[in-house]
Amino acid sequence: MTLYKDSLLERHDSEVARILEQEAERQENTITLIASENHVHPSIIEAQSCLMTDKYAEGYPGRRYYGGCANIDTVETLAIERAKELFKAEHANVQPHSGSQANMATYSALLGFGDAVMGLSLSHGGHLTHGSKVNFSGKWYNFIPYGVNARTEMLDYDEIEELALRNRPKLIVAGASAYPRTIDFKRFRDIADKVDAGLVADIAHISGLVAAGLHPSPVPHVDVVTSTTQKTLRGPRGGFILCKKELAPAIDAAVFPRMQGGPAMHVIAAKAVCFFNAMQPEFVEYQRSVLKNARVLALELQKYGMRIVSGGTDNHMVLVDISPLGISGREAEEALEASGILANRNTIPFDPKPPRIASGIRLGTPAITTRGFGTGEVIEIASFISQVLSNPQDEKLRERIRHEVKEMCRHFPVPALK
Ligand code: DSN
Repeated sequence: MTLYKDSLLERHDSEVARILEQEAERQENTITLIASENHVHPSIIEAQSCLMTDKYAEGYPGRRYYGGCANIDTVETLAIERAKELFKAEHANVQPHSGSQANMATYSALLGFGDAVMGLSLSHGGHLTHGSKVNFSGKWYNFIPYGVNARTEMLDYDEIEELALRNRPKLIVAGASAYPRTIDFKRFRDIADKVDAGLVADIAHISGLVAAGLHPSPVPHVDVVTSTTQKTLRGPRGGFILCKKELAPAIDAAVFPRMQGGPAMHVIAAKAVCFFNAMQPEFVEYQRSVLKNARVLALELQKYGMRIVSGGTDNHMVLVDISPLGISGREAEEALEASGILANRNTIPFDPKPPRIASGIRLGTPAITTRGFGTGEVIEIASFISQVLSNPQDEKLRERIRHEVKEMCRHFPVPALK
C-alpha cells in the first residue's frame, strides 16, 4: 500500500483500503479514453469528503425542513450563484444526484405522463433518458426518436423539423452522449417554436466546453439545460439544472420534494468548487487541449484505416467504426482493456450489430488531457490502439502495449495521486 499506508482507513478497515489502493493503481496505470470520464482536481476530492455528508437539508437555502443548515445554505447558495455566473443562466438547481435525475425532474416539471417528446435515438448517440424503452423516459412518455442523417452521420435539422411538424411534440430534447459534432441549439429553438414545443438541452457531455466558450451555449435558446458535473466539467459525480426564472418554481419542486429527498450536501460543496475551477483561465486552456487532442486522435486513427463516424470531431469525443478491421466493438473494448487502454464499445448510426456487441468504440480525451497528455502522446496512443485492434488476440502484444502504457502513464500522474 502507498496511498492508504498507515492511514486511518487502513487501520480501521484494511479490506476497503486495499480495494481503494488497487483502484488508485488501476487509474494510475491506465489510459482512460472513456469519453464520459475524467480525473478530478484534488480540491474536488477534499470538498467531497467533508463533514456535510452528515447533514440532512431537505428543502432549499432559507427554506429547509431541518435545523443547523446555516453553512449548508451558504455553500448551496454559492454553488447556485457560481453555476448561474458560469453559464449565464437565470436560475440553477444544484441538487440532482445525477444527470438522469436532472432529466427525470425536468420532464416531470414540463410534461404529463404519455406526452409526446422528441429525443435523439440511443443507437444514434442519444442517452437512455432520451426515450429508451428500457428507461423511465421511454416508459412514462411517448418519445419519438430522431436520428442522424444516413450519409453525413450528423444531425439533419430539416429532417428533425419535418418529424416535429408531423408529430407536434410537447417537448424536444437536444443533446447526446455519443455525438462528436457541434449541436445547433438555435436551430433546435426554431424547430421547437414552429410546433410550439418546449426545448431542453442535455449538455452532460459538453458542459465543460460550453463553460469554456468552446461550444455554443444552449442557455439563450432553450427553456431548460440539464447536465452532469463529472464529465468535461471535471467535478464530482452529480447533476444540475439551469432554467429561465419563470420555470424555477416548477423545476425546484420537481427535484425536491417530487424526485429526491435530502440533497447530498458534501457533493454540492464539491460542485461549488467545480464551478469555481471552471471559471479559471487555465480551465479554458485545458478545454482547448481536450479539443486538439480529440482532433489529432481522429486523424491518426483514420490513417490506420479506422472509419471515423461523421468524418471527424468538433468536441471531446471520437466515434470510431472499427468494422473495417473485422472486429466488433465488444472485442475491441476487451482487447484494449487487456492492453491498459480503456474505451467503451458503442453502436454507430444504423449499426447492424446489437448494442452489447456494437460496431464501434467511443473514445474521449478529457481524462488524458487532465493528466497532461499532449499531441505527441495521442499520436502514440493511436498507434497502440491500431496495433491492438489489428491483432486483438495476441497476448504478447497486449503485454508489450500494457508495459508501454504504464511507462507513458508514469510521466503523467493522476492529479489526486501526485
Ligand atoms: N453513461 C454516460 C456516458 O458514458 O455517456 C452517460 O450517462
